[in-house]
Amino acid sequence: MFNPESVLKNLKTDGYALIENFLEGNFQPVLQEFDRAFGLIPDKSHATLNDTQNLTLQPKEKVYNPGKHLNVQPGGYALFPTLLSHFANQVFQNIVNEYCGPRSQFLYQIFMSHEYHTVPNQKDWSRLNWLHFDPYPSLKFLLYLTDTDEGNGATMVVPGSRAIGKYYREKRLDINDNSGWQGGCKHRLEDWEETPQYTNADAVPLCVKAGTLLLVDTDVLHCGALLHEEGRERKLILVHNRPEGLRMPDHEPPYDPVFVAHQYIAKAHSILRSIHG
Ligand SMILES: O=C(O)CCC(=O)C(=O)O
Repeated sequence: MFNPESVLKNLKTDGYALIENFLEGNFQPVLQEFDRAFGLIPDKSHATLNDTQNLTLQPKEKVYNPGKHLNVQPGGYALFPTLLSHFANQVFQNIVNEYCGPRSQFLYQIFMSHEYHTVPNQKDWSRLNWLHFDPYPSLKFLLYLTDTDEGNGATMVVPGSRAIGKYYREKRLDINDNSGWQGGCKHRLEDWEETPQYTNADAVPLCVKAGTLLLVDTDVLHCGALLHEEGRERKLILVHNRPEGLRMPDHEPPYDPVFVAHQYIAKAHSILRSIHG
């Protein structure tokens, strides 16, 4: 059993926290629940398991090039009893309430993905292959069913980027503007800046063992599912929790672009002074 207090402390400080061997003896039953669902999904599709437990496929244009992607609505949770038994409890309810605030939308929806294709052309990348903040604030639980490293699409994060992600989401993003990547909203810093402060090149991979759980505030800039090696695969479950009214509390001082600009100017002055004496 992990220590919820220290997980919460890491979450509040860094915006993410890892729990190893989270499933303990239940790894195989959870994997079976996952594989059973994915056996029904065609290659390169997005599917939804809706509240009446029907599996529907999104239109063919909505391709998922790295593999298969599934959205499970709460009515479909009954098909994943072992998985849910690990999250639908007071310990996780408390973590979510402590981080997202009271009356949060606990276990709001679940996504799952199975990646096994490399996607060498950037133009074919899916939205989550790009470094991004999520359009809706969320505390996500990412449960890895395979060991991950950079070769098979590890989740990547930019440590220390939560405040800047929150700034762009709250102050710049228009959720109804669908002129971003693949007809979605503009969720990347490069959608807003010619020379963004962070891009994919700044992210570090979280290399974890199968059965590890990552809790992450989705304002932390992140990306994943980009396989670099043929013949590899990755299986991942993502449980979403949202704050009430989509208002995530601040856990650190907000990013202030004017303050940052002043810091750059002060630094430039000091360099000039050191050159010119
Ligand atoms: O697949 C991953 O590793 C990251 C998922 C992600 O970026 C997202 O759900 O927004």
